[in-house]
Amino acid sequence: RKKCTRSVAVIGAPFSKGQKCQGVEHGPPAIRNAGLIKRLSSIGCNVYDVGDLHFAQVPNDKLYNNTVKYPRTVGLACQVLADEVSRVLEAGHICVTLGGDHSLALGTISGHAHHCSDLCVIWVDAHADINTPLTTSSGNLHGQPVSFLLRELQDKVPLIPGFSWIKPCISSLDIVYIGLRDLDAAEQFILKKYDITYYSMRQIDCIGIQKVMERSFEQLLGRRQRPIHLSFDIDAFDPSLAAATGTPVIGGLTYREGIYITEEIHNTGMLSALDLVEVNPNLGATSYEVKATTNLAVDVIASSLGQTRECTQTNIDELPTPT
Ligand code: Z70
Ligand code: MN
Ligand code: MN
Ligand code: MN
Repeated sequence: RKKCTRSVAVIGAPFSKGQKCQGVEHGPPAIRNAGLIKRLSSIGCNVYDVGDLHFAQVPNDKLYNNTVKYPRTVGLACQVLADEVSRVLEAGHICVTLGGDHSLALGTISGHAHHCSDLCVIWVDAHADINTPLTTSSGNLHGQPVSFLLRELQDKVPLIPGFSWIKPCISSLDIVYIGLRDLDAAEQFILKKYDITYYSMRQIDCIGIQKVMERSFEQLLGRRQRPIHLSFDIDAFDPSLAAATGTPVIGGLTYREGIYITEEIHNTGMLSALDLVEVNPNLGATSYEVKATTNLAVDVIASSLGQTRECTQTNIDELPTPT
């Protein structure tokens, strides 16, 4: 198993207009305060901290179709983020983005695809986030980012204000979902109709997380090695582990399943960009629950980048001999 020898850029993306809960914009400082940068350095990463991006709120950002909220504000934030992501990838870093809500993945995946068009996506989430602007019932754009990215779906996706810069950049065979357990009817329909691979919590119960990862890599990397984009929504974990998030759903990943996913992704050597989203330090019933969630976020990121559950050091080649 390789240690993290490459350099890692960390981008804070304090954005919350893709959903309704205040506080998810405080995710980046909360994850940094839980010791992210030190942890990454301690496992051998060269860390380049970009700091937090600034996102403007677009004035008069009216609903699209009486439903979709803040389309121009989300579109602009994702455009700014996409530029930053492709810039740091261009400079040779692995790109870690701290959210913020999951609408940001529209920016990170677009920016990643601009740098390398053959990427694949592993989307770890309780939700599929694949509603279109015409199927969404909440109107929240964090429940829709994948719909704008999938080529096959574009004849069902209207052009909404602020989104004209977006080019669909992945095909249905280029993405796998892990951890799903809360799908809307239209989302379920889309996953089936477009033959998108998803490992729901039920699938994980049936075959185990080891087979899930084996099959995921077989599909995504079996024919050729290619860059991996890991988009990790903290609500994939069970709410007993990650309470400080906007949409907790009972019956989620255990700590060991979540960390196994990221360890296996690290072991491919192909991780190129990672989003850690939906940590909301304003939620969670106690400060203990908030700390547990932010510590978990740090563990997910660190184990994606080489932290092991065994000793990481390899500097011993001889045992001391008694004299
Ligand atoms: C629902 C929607 C969602 C996260 C909720 C929920 C989507 N399918 N995603 N929380 N992280 O609003 O479209
Ligand atoms: Mn606030
Ligand atoms: Mn999500
Ligand atoms: Mn989610």
